[in-house]
Amino acid sequence: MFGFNRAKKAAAVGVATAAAAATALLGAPSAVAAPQPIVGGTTTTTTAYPFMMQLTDAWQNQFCGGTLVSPTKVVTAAHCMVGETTSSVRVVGGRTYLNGTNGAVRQVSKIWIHPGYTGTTNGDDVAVLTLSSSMPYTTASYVSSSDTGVYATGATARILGWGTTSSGGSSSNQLRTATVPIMSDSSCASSYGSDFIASDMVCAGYTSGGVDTCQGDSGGPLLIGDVLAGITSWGKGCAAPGYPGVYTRLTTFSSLVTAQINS
Ligand code: 4AZ
Repeated sequence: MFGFNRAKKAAAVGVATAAAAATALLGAPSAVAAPQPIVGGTTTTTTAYPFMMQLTDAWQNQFCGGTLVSPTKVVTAAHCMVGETTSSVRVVGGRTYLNGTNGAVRQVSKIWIHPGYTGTTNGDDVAVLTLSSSMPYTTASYVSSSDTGVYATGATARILGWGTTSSGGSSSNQLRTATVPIMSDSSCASSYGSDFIASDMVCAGYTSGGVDTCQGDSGGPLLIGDVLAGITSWGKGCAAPGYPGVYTRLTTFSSLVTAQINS
């Protein structure tokens, strides 16, 4: 079975260290892919995407992304919240750079994790955080349960995050973004077999790879037409040919998310 990437950024550090150690032992590889955004994309700002939140530890070290959908509610991945408590997490808005100190930092008063969540490849990878006080940023709208047509094969989706710019690489200090096409469920099932659960997941990326989310991008948005339609969830490696990124299919969870937002 593959080694699926579904760790939060903190967990991915060991991988990077092991890779660095291997490189040191073996000598520099003769050809290394140029480091790229997210993987393959461009720098952007939280001014352009004000709903883009950093999920951090108490020392404001970013480990996942999240999307502000109401002044006090953030949608993220369930797998980002494993082992976290309301006192261990912070949400940081309006901060384009990981090493910045600007923006707004909020504590979390409630963490709702989908009750069915057991692991990324079993689906239900969605969580909603309630903030202790409002964020002063524009929110994103999100799909309703009837919007299933947004996932048409080939539709352009936007991904965002501070994650690593290559598998096992370093995080990007500046927020990055890229666009990727929605992939058909049958193509995704060809890649991932029974780990791809079409009711709960949607894939995006190029057959040839090259553009993808990566470690640390988890929990962040997949936008289709400026509407939150997916949550960065998992994949085999990052940007590898034949292995697209897998996102939570938010239409499936829209009613549950709305119930949390109204609670
Ligand atoms: C992660 O570990 C992660 N290429 C996120 C997305 C993908 C792989 C890993 C998809 O946060």
